[in-house]
Amino acid sequence: MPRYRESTIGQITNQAVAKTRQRPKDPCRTCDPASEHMLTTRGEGQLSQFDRYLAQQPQCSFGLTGICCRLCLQGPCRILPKEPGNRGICGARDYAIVARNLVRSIAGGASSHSDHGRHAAETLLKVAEGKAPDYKITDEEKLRSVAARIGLEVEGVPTKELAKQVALKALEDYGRHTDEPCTFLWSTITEGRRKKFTHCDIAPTAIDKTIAQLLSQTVMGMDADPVNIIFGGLKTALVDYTGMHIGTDISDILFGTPKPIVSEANLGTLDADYVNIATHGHNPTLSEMVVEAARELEDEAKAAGAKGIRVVGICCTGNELLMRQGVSLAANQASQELAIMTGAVDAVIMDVQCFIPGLKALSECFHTRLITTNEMAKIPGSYHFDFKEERALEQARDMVRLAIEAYKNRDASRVNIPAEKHKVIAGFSLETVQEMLAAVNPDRPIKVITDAIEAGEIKGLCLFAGCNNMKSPQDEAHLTIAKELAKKDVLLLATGCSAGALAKAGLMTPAAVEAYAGEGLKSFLRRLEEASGMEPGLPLVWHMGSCVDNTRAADLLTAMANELGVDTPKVPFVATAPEAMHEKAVSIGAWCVTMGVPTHVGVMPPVEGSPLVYGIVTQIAHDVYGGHFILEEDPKEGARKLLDALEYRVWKLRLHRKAAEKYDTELAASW
Ligand code: MSK
Repeated sequence: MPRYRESTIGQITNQAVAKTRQRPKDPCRTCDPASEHMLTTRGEGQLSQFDRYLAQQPQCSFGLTGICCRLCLQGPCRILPKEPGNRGICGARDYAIVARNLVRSIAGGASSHSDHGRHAAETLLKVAEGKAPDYKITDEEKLRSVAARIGLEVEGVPTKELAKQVALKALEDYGRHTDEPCTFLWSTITEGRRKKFTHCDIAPTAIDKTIAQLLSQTVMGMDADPVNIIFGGLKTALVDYTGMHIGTDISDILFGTPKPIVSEANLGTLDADYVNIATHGHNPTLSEMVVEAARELEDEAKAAGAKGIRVVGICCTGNELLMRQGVSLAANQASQELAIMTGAVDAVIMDVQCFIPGLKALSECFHTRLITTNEMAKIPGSYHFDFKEERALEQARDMVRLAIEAYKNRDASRVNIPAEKHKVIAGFSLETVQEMLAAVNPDRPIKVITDAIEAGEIKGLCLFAGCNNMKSPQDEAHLTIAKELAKKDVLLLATGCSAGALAKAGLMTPAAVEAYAGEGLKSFLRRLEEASGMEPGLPLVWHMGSCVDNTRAADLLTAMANELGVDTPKVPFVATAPEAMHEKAVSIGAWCVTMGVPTHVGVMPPVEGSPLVYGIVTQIAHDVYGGHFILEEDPKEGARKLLDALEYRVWKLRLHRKAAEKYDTELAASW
């Protein structure tokens, strides 16, 4: 049996440094026609991250390759070619510096996601205790299924009591003092992963402790062993997963589990006749209230001269509202400032994560009100509401009224909304997917997918996740890889700003199936569409939600592994973050690898400065966990490598199955 070997392994190509030396000159680096329209017709002085990226070129090659250490005040230290400069002042080698920098990104990502989950759990607790009257338990079925999964007694327990128990159990995952692993991790993974994480000693017991310990492990004078540092990083990536799972589960309980829903995406969804409010960030706790308040205050908007109020979404709060409320998704990460350039956005209401300070300078060119709402996320000069769940709707109404006031000052002559928009069919929670599959096989719904893979109708699944990154033209890598894989019969799932890119370009429509899917994928989707009676048809890419909702895809992976009777590293399932940018993307990618998923990253992370760390993340990780990083900046090459990984798994699965039948044994556990 050949050892799995990714074709460019061990050959560090210095992709990151080569790219910065190319020094792009044109700020209009996008393949989204709406963004292109804004960048080419904007007024003078309206700057965005597209311009600021150019101003930063060439970027520092020490930073790009991860061999710059700023952990103590003697630094920054850089790793130079010759002794004694080839070590930091303290003697740290390239591999220690690269590994520490990398895992500290994971700690950043895990903090963000777990904080989101904590907020959801605290809100659920307040609802259960009657302290947040504007919220309710919308999905009792989900509450009961989550409660049963985490080992609570469900029968006969009143809803609010059960909600309290689920919230407390979730909060226990943040501060447990015993050796028991985190509940929301342990209850959602395969037996094989539980054994692997125990064996490798990376099973976390508490979210907060794990993140704090990783920071402690990587301060000056602590861990210099790159393998040990990376294992600490992977343990932290698993608390990222835990916090995300808590966030998704509880958001579904509070606001409803997404079901198929039709809406639209891109900047063309803004409407000059309406008060336009852009919700931005990640946490639906605020944005759900904004939607409700906007519906209530329609008459006030009309009295101000508008036809009504239009709420749109940016980034992942946009994805959350799209999935549950059918709110249009106006922009993903790279086009957030361009939404303001339309001159038609009256207010941007932000909760947490991914809104950039550059929004402020741009908003000053227009009448747009910027509103921050979280004590940890303020932008100087913006309006700030100290958002409290206890007064949620009242505060949301005040924010909407600010937008209506701003609308009165809008200069109609400066409104410049691009026409570009596409229909989107979203709402593919795991529950939706299972329901669709049950129309074909009611007893074993997931078998519909695994059978299609084993029969060669589809090649496997690919999860598209992650952000935009100014290092690559906006959305280009997302679209290129999606089209390449669809052509080769890969079933596509998407979350976060990757979902935004694919939605904006019309890939979440049945028409895209006709345009881009290979024959196998087409016949699979048509069969499913007919059996489930899905109206208005199945899209090419299944939108699974915000970046926090990547655990929905992980749950599908786990269900497929259980259906096949194998552990996750044998499942033909890959992931890609074609334009990864945020630390959250690093932490998601890291837990994908621990779950046994070959994970492509289309923007080189800062690991090229250490051949040892590069080898660990691209090769050794596969030997230990069954998943590994595929670091490839060329999107076509990235697609080819993802396809290779899928085909290898299908080949091996078939081979092992044949051997098991021939010798009447269990399926081999190895990968
Ligand atoms: S918003 S983390 S830019 S996906 Fe989730 Fe988009 Fe990445 Fe933020």
